[in-house]
Amino acid sequence: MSRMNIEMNFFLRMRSWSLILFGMVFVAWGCKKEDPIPTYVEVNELDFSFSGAQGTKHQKISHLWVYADEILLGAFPLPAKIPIFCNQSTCNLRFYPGIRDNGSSDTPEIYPFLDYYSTTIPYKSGEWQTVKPVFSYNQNTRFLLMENFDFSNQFNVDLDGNPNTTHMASPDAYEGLASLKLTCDKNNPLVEVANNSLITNLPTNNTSPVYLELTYKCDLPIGIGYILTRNGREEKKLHAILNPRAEWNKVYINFTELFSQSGTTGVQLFFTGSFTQYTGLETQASMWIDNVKLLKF
Ligand SMILES: [Ca+2]
Ligand SMILES: [Ca+2]
Repeated sequence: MSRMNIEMNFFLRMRSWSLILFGMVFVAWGCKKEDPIPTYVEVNELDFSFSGAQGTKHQKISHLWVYADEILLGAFPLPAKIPIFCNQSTCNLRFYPGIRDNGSSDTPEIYPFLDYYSTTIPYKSGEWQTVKPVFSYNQNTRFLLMENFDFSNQFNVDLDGNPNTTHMASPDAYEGLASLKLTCDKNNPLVEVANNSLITNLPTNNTSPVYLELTYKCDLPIGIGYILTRNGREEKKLHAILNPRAEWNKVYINFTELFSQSGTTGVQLFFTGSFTQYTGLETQASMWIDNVKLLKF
């Protein structure tokens, strides 16, 4: 082989290797473009920033609706692990708090009275970052009724008319000094109490949200109802039933469609329990309620 042929051969081999190397770099770059690695956000805890006049900070947020740079990523149950892709070196995140309407497990909703939480994080490919959202009530939130049973009890109207079924302050409270305890028994099976004043100033546009927040535990199912005055007529209805719970639970009762209708001049709320023979139940049954708030805009 002549010297020229050897040099030409060497040159061609070098060129092939260069092309292969260039191709590998190109493919690697192409893969990186097609499969970016997310940064992972972990949300294990939430915080609430309420004023003293806004009552308990105890909330039960079950989901977070998450946006990254204005794109909805979905609803994530808590604790949440969220893969996030962003186009820039930082990501703007928004978290909307989700609740289960009327305690039902299959209807998570964004809770309209808590503002979303917004934060900006660095886009660290493949790395975990922890975010702790802090939620506050929207500044337009109004409290139609607020009762923590520590120094007073607005739920003192005995609708059942039977003095043997009781409603009284109990030191067994979720928070503070007292809760409201309702009792009934085998021989006095129905207990029913309402709040003692007509709640007025309800919205009348048919769509503005109205929610009842409360914390409870109970031997028997608790019924939550209302006595509504609309166009001069009064109607009494049971709206939601909460199953027995040995531990305190928080619930959000959605009254929007009922309390926001035009012509509604006022409403009273009531709690009710009916004694039945449940396994393990003796002759008396009790229900405890704490931290009641009725909210509107
Ligand atoms: Ca209390
Ligand atoms: Ca009674």
